[in-house]
Amino acid sequence: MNYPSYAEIALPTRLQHFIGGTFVDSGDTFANHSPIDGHELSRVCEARQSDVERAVEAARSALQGPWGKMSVVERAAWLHRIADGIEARFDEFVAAEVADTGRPIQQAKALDVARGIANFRTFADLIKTAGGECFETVGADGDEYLNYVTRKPLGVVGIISPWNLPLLLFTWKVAPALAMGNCVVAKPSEETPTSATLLAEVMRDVGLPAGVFNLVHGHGPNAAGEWLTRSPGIDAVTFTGESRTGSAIMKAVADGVKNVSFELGGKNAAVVFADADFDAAVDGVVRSSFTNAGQVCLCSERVYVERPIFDRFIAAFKQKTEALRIGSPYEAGTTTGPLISRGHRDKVLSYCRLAVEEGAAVVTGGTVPSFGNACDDGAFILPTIWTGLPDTARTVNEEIFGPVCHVAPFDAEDEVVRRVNDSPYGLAASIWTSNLSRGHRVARQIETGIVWVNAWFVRDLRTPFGGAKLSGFGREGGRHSMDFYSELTNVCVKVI
Ligand code: NAD
Ligand code: 6OD
Repeated sequence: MNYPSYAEIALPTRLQHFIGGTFVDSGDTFANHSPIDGHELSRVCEARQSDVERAVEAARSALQGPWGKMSVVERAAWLHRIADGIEARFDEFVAAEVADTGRPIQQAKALDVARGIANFRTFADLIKTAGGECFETVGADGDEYLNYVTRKPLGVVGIISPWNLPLLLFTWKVAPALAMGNCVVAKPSEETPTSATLLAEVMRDVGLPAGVFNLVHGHGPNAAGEWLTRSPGIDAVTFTGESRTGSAIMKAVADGVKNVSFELGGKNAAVVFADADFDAAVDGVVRSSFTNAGQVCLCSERVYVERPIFDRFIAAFKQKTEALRIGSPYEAGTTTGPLISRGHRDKVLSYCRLAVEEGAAVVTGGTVPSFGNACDDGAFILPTIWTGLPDTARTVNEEIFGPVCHVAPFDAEDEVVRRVNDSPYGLAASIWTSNLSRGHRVARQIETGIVWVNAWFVRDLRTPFGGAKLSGFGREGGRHSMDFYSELTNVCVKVI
């Protein structure tokens, strides 16, 4: 079955800001292009600094309203209404994600839009059951005190998100920020503005109080993103994107000493021990390397395979990678779509050339496929496997963020732990072994925020999510999000 119907779902062709409960058109626009065939999908309003400031003022003024003061039961009901609103327009959200990114329809359904809904429902449920800390304290004088913690909203939160999982990552921050009673000004990536605009329509249609959720479109440096981070009216910034951008944002917020939460880049490793369930490991590494054309921050770009199974692994990995179906998401059976843009593909292709210069043997891929149809104007690249690179190669150390990975043999557990950790990044790792003691032992030594053993990208939204080193700091998820998005006050009362 083909999915032309998703290509035919009408999506907005002029994307506006949503400020103070109203859609706002500003003068300049930029084009949003399809990565599938390059055609123009929409014109997007580019926020001026005054638009960003209006959005921040709208959020500040909504802070004075009922939003942050209502009972958690009421606020949870609002979050469920938003989730219901996404669910009611499920296919439009799927169509938006597919049009903006070219990802397979099944992935947009099962991962992106499903998670957009789950992000709201999870935090709605969490706030209803979360308690606070409380301590009974005996003072030096023998008097007794009760210490308890109250949570207040942080205030106005600036949210800046990337293009690779647009709705998932946008709502991963919007939902907990609203759940904790904050008002937000959110900027999606300029590459993927559509699902955030649909979300603003949902916010309007459910009647969310004006100013609680504001959306501005535009670019990053010297544009909407930077102006948002520099606005004196925001109280915190939560950002997902490149480590370099995180560093720029940190400088921008330094003068105001604003709180930040950063989910940044990665150069993640997969480690396959000889005792692993071989087929599960090969399938797992195909997924962890090439899901979303390698454009998931958790994807593995470094694969280490224990030497006795190295040759067999390479043969099976090559065969399963070459069986992936690259192409338009509107064709049945497509497993792998394009990169986000021609510009990003140029970057990935430059790393493909560099890998060869650095001594790589190309097992498969590294080139642009030819379709003989409109997809030739898209941003496709074949999934790519290299071997033979030294650990010092730039292609083994720098985040590339495409469907590329290097596979290297290893001989000993402590050696592979050292090589995995010898990275400026520390986001995620996956370990494949049938020896769970080993899995646990290795997991404890790996310097990343997340380690999967015999799994990849399994997410429980209550767990802490984030990275070490250049991959960011702070954790979001469950109570960690609740802590980031609220101001805690300890109240100490003399009771006896
Ligand atoms: P990016 O950093 O280029 O852009 C992300 C967002 O920041 C966009 O909305 C952009 O407009 C904005 N921006 C850019 N410069 C800015 C500035 N100076 N001030 C304020 N805002 C600015 O990242 P990207 O290319 O959109 O996304 C890919 C990157 O994101 C990869 O490095 C990937 O690893 C990372 N990522 C990390 C996670 C995680 O959870 N750790 C998740 C997804 C993506
Ligand atoms: O699943 C999540 O909560 C999450 N933040 C995923 C990030 C994926 C990066 O591309």
